[in-house]
Amino acid sequence: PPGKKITIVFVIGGPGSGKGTQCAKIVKQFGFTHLSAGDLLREEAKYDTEQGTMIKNLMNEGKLVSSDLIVKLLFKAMRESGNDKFLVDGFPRNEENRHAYENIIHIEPEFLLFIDCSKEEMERRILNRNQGRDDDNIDTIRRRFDVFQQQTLPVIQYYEKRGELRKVDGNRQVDEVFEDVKAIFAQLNN
Ligand code: UP5
Ligand code: MG
Repeated sequence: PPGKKITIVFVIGGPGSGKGTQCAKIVKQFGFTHLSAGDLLREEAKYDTEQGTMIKNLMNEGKLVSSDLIVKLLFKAMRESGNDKFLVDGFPRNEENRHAYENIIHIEPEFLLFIDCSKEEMERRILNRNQGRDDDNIDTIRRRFDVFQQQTLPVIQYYEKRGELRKVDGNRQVDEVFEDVKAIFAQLNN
């Protein structure tokens, strides 16, 4: 309905920084709907179509899919959820993603939550994860790191300049990280 406030928080961090893990805890505590850009793409990649194959290939190389496609998937998931509070996990990954989101969705995020974690720790976590993800091999992990540093860091700087960055130290244990995350989300409604 018109006038109804929609709350959106972007959650970003390098590969294996703990975005999905922290989002699951935010959902439980604060009633958000978790939209993982990577999970939405992995669902699409299952289709044996030209688009499915294209997504699979890009993800296996650690590259980014087109902004229009990922924004379309996010928009669809938002409409279907029935909720008015969303965590957008793993997006926007570059400036083009951010522009596409702004042009199509028109809802300003409250802030960008950045889970800051060292490369060594992220690599260790991903190699231990064992969830059968095709992109969890050392070659693709390195490419994902490079994309993060070259394309995603500028997005983080953009929100920092606007005073809309919330950064947590992701190198600690899950519950320690969540203590800081909780304090950030607790401020949302005041
Ligand atoms: N773990 C988590 N937190 C821990 C902690 N504090 N201490 C110890 N262990 C911790 O965590 C990773 C592992 O570490 C897990 O085993 C967890 O138990 C443990 P997880 O929460 O899964 O980390 P996350 O940051 O979600 O890692 P993920 O691998 O999902 O991040 P990526 O950013 O690499 O993956 P994503 O799924 O977002 O994207 C995959 C690909 O999709 C991209 O490479 C790209 O090709 C494509 N993509 C796009 O093209 N466009 C988009 O907009 C989004 C994705
Ligand atoms: Mg994830």
